[in-house]
Amino acid sequence: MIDDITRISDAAPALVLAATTIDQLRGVESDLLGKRGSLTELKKGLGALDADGRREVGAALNVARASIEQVIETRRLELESVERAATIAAERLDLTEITTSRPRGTTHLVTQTWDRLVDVFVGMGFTVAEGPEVETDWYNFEALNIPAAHPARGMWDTLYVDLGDPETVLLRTHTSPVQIRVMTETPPPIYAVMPGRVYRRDTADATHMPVFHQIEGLVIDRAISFADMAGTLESFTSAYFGGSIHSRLRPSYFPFTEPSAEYDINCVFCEGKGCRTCSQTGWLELGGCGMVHPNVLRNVGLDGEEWTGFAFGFGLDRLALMRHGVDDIREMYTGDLRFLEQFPS
Ligand code: 2NL
Repeated sequence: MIDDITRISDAAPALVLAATTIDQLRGVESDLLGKRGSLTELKKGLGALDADGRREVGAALNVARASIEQVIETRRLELESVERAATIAAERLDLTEITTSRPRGTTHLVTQTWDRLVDVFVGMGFTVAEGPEVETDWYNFEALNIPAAHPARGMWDTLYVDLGDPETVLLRTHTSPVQIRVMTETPPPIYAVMPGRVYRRDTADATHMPVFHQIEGLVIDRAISFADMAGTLESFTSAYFGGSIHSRLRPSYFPFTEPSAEYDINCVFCEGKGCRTCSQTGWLELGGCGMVHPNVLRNVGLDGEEWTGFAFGFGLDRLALMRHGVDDIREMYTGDLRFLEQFPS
């Protein structure tokens, strides 16, 4: 029996080394040490021996088992590390393979203009307010001193929404309803700008879109004068367009301001010399302004004896066109990358 044990024990290392996977090793282990393994089979013969023989052969079996276990354990560690290395190699992601970077989107020219305008006004101490795009006739017209039959209604081609009584719910034609809301909800003094999307029943052409953007400003305080308005607009002009561009005001009419004025700036292309963009006038028309009409103050519950103010409104898209020398507003809304990529940001 001792010979058998020695034979098994001597042969074991070669069998163990021949296993090249953990699974194979488990098979070898079971053949040698398992329930039906060769060493176990020998152990079953112990019963037939006398006490001395049992002690001697038993000890030899234990030594053989221990040495085989040791060999198997060493091989197991070896195979595990090989298999782990294989798994890691198989699951490896070579991140250096991505050699070209993905193009990054940019904000749209309208968004860039919106952000820049808001930055300038915030720098001048204004707050920013926004409001709903679907409005009632009251906020969009009535409160602004434009009653139903007023001829000035024709100044805005309105898109109505089929909700409630006919012609009472509409898509706002300007951002002025936000100013009405601010005046109704917050006590003066008010220094605020209202950027937003507005809607008109218009056919798209080089200078019009049925959906476009405005930014309006509102100041309500004690003893505010027309001169404060002119100074504010001039400060805005140099902050947004640069110190060489100045503004002027021309008399005009809006139902919600009195007096009212058009706001022009030096042509940003020819700086006043006269060119195609400014029709040889040297000036570009940017928007309108005026002292808030007493009827508007009354409509929002403000005492016109205590509070006065001014308001102004610009076409935001038009400002973007002027500043970047774009000659067709529709370019901004076709989504053509060749156009959009000219305004990275
Ligand atoms: C333009 C003219 C303007 C206003 C907007 C305004 C708002 C209230 C009261 C008085 Cl609540 N005025 N806004 C005033 C004058 C002109 O916009 O041509 N915008 C593109």
